This record gives sequence, structure tokens and C-alpha cells, in this order.
Amino acid sequence: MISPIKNVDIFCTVIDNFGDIGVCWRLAQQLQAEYGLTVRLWVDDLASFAKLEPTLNTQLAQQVCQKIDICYWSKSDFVASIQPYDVVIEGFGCRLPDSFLQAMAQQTPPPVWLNLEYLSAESWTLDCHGLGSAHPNLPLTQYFFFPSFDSRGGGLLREQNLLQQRDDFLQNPQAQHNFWHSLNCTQALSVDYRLSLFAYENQAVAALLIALSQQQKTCFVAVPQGRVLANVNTWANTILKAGDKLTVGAVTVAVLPFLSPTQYDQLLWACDINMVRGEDSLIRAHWAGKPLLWHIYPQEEQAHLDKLEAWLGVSSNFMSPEWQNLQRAWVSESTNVALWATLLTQFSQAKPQHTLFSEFLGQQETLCHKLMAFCAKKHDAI
Ligand code: TRH
Repeated sequence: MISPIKNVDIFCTVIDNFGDIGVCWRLAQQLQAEYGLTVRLWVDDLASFAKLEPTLNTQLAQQVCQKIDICYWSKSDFVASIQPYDVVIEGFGCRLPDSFLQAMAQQTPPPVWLNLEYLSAESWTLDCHGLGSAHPNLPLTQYFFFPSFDSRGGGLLREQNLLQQRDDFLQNPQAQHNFWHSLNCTQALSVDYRLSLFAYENQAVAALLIALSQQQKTCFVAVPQGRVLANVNTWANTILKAGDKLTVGAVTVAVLPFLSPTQYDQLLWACDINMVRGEDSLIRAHWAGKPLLWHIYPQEEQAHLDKLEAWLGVSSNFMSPEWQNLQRAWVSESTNVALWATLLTQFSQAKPQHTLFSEFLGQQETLCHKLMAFCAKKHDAI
């Protein structure tokens, strides 16, 4: 079927960290590459964006990158003499500039306007997915679009060929060797277990590393540069920086530079256990299909704990009670060394379960597929 949707505007504000721009950039690339859309991505923080896309020129207000039109925008001085596209996606309720909303309202038909929401497994998101909210003054309706682990929701971002690329990588020892070599970490190939560690500040890190250092099995912990390094440094009792490695007993910690998204995917594929955080790296870790521990983004009034329990609920068929305990201990920043000593012993049971969870999710339609179908329907109805 030929889609009536030819082009899309995506607006993103970077609140903190990389999740918002990570998701919007991935969405933009998939809509362009897999659906042939003309995509214009509006971003208010090119410096953060450049961490994910180093070819970006942070000095340019407008540029084409990976076939996507990238525009810098700021809420305070947005000038729109621009015609909005068929679909306008507001990333995570970032609020569109008034002048752009006016321009949308003047179009016939007006664009399909979506608010792409944060990922949550909470059941209320399924009730709200696809609901419309009328603008108070303008003849526009905004629809809520919720990413989801449940086939009734908005799906998860996944590139069409991602799982095949992962399998090719995992079946190719040379590719894995090249990957670790490119990071100057070939030592990772000769240990019993490899872990990746991406988290917010977390008191459990020192206990985890102490436990790993005391194991019979050897372990390589790859830490891309970021907030959790403060806790690694507390354990190391020194200041480690990108490129540094430290071996204590059975554990070697290697601090990596912040990786490109492609390299980060490969890191998740190449490791046996992945500690991830926020939203986008969590989804990528699901696609890696390896046991994972999630450092959920902390929210006011502990709202993230409901979110965590909801995710544990949807993954419970694929996760042992013991692994769920470790998951809760990671978020509650447990410093119980004896508990962290069970991580590797739980691994063999956790491995096939996480693979099954990944396969289960991989059978669902992707976020882009669902989004395109949703927009086509709304566009035809206008
Ligand atoms: O950076 P985050 O903590 O982003 C967060 C969350 O999305 C949270 O839900 C949101 O509310 C908050 O921002 C404002 O975690 P996240 O979502 O995993 O994003 C990290 C991105 O960085 C992801 O796209 C993976 C990518 N990444 C790399 O490309 N290279 C790296 O080396 C690493 C560690 C990550």
C-alpha cells in the first residue's frame, strides 16, 4: 500500500543525558531509511547530539546529516516561515513553538500531530495510547503515542536488519576480535565473562566489583565514560579515565570512551551481561538478547519504582525470581557483596530466558511500522 505520508517533522529537546535525542535520532533514521520519508529533525542541543553523531557540525543552524535535515531550534527565538510536513512528532512533550502550531493550523489538511511519549510497561499507557487531545484554541488534535513492550501499544524502535546484524556479529569470531581490538581491549576475549556497565551514579557498583574480584571466574567490565565512573573510581581508589584499565583479583575494569551508537550495539552484543540505563539503551539491550540489569531513570516521588515493577511484570515469564531480585537490588543500590557474588552463578539460567524475551519482542511490529500505520489512518480521516 502506498502511504499518504511523505515527510515528517520531529522536535526534540535535550533535557539531560542522551535518551531523548537517542530515541529521536533513531526514529528519524528509521523513517528515512526504511520508509523513504523526508525527515526534518529539530534539536535544541547540538553538542549532546554530536556525542551520538560525531559528523554533526555543532556550529550550523541547518545541515543535512545521514540524509536527514537537522535544524537547530530554541523555544525563545523560533522563527517559522516554514511549511510543516505531513506528520509532526513532538518528542516527549517538548511543546512546539506557537508560530509552528499556527502554521500547522493553517494547512489543509493539518499535519497528523503526535506526542511520542516515554516508554513504560505500566498498563495505563495502553489505555492512553492513540488518544487525541484537542488544542484549546487551534483546530488541531494531538495524539499520544506510547512505545510499548505489549503488542497493543506503540511498539519498540528496532531497525529492520538489526537482529540479523547481531546474529552475523555473534557468529563471526573475527568481527568480535576486530571490535575488541578497535577498543584496545582484546583481553576481553580471554576472560570467562564480559560485562558492560552504563548507569547513573550507583552505590552498588563498588559491592559488585568487589564481588566480581573475588570470584573463581574472570570477568572483564567495560565502562563507557559517563556518570557511573564516579562509583567505579571510588572502588578503584583512583581516577580512571577513558583508555585506563585496572585489574583487581578476578576482575578487570576498562574505561572506554563514549562509543558511537553502532559500537555501543556491538558492545551489548559482545558482552554476556549488560547493565543499561534510561530508555534507549534498555531497548538496545533487549535486542542484544543477553541478561541485563536496568538502572531506571530516577523520578520524583519514586515514580520510577512503579515503572520498574511494571517492566518486571511484563518480563516475568522470562526472568527468574533470583534475577528479579538482582534487578531490584541494582535499582535500590544494594551494597550487599554476598548478593552480587550470585550474579555469575545466576547467569546460566538467565541467558536463555533473556534470549527468549528478545525473540518474543522481536516478533512484534516495530514502533516505526505502527507509527506509519497510525499516521496514515489519521491522515485519511482528516
Ligand atoms: O542517557 P540516558 O540516561 O537518557 C535518559 C533516559 O532516556 C530517560 O528515560 C530520560 O527521561 C532522560 O534521559 C531525560 O539513557 P538512554 O535512554 O539509554 O540513552 C543513552 C543513549 O546513548 C542511547 O541511545 C545509547 C547511547 N550510547 C552510545 O551511543 N554510546 C555509548 O557509549 C553509550 C554508553 C550510550
